[in-house]
Amino acid sequence: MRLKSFYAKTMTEAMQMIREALGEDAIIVATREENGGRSVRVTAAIDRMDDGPAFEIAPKPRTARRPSAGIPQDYLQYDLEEDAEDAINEVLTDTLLRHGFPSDISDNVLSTATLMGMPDPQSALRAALEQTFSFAPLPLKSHKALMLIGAPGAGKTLATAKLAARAVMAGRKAAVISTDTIRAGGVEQLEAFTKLLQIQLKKSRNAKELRAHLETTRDCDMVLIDTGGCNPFDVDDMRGLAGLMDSGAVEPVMVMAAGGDAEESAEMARCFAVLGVQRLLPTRLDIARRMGGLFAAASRSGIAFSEASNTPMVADGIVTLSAQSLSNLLLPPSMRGRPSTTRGAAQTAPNKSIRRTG
Ligand SMILES: Nc1nc2c(ncn2[C@@H]2O[C@H](COP(=O)(O)OP(=O)(O)OP(=O)(O)O)[C@@H](O)[C@H]2O)c(=O)[nH]1
Ligand SMILES: [Mg+2]
Repeated sequence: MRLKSFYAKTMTEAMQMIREALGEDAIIVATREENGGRSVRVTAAIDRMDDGPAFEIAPKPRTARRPSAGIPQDYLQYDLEEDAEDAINEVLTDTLLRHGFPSDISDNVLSTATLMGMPDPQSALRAALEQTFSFAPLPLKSHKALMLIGAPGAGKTLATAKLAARAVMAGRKAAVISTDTIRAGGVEQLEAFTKLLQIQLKKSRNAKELRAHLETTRDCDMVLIDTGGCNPFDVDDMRGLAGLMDSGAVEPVMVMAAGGDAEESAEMARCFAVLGVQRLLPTRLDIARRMGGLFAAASRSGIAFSEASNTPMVADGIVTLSAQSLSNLLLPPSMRGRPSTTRGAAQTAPNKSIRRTG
């Protein structure tokens, strides 16, 4: 995708310039009023495989001027590829678009990135994510049990096993409890992992049993509770989960698979936030190509990013999320300066750009 921005006095003029310069296939990706509403800036995109890099950072001599009063209309076009700051903006616009960020969140990240005044897209994105999102890594030792909650199939059980493995490898005393006792195979799946870690798996069929188990695991550095899949839009499901959370000192951690629809993920996160969730643990970073859902979930609910899972292998552990790792995920260093050739795929390389910690 190649991005180009145009300044004009009116939207109609801008659209005409875009049609003339890029043709009928151009797509409008952003519009903004400039000069206190006296002109507009319209950014348009077009798929081009053979037209050099999508952006250039090094400033080049200008061939056209910015709009000012009294100049003929053919001077109004201003190619922002000649301006380093705007070139960064366009790379980031392209990146966030490809990841399916909702426009309000994307605008927020972009304007923050512009304010940060960084020299390249990668560091501008990192700085903007740092300012726009919260980060709260999970502790290795906590007096509260971590209860992993989320929609069916979100990756709760695997994440529980990974967190238990991380705690054990760090020399911590860990306990694992499963409340997923109704679904066939729910406990057995986790037991296969806990046996390898030589941790006894406790099973709780209800809040009373969970309370009893929490009492007996008080001496542990880390207590992890795996729960069954919960439909956040179902009142009974949410009531059941709230009841379990009331069993003792428990922190709920929302597990969410990457790649979901942005609005859907955001709505889910808002429902879980009502239960007091403060941390998000994304999963399946390795098999998702669009991260807009995760960012929408975090942004709209105010929930902080914690760790994430990016492999189905327990032993490969879990990664700690930060503005740097998320910026690498959205805009891998290997993609810097490369034109995007397909609008559909957010990136073509596997998501291995974030650091492993366990
Ligand atoms: N590739 C990949 N697969 C994952 C990841 N996390 C989970 N999975 C897979 O996704 C599937 C569901 O994971 P589970 O941990 O069983 O999900 P769950 O939330 O416990 O599911 P329910 O208990 O049925 O609600 C399994 O096949 C996991 O191996 C990940 O980060 N990457
Ligand atoms: Mg499970």
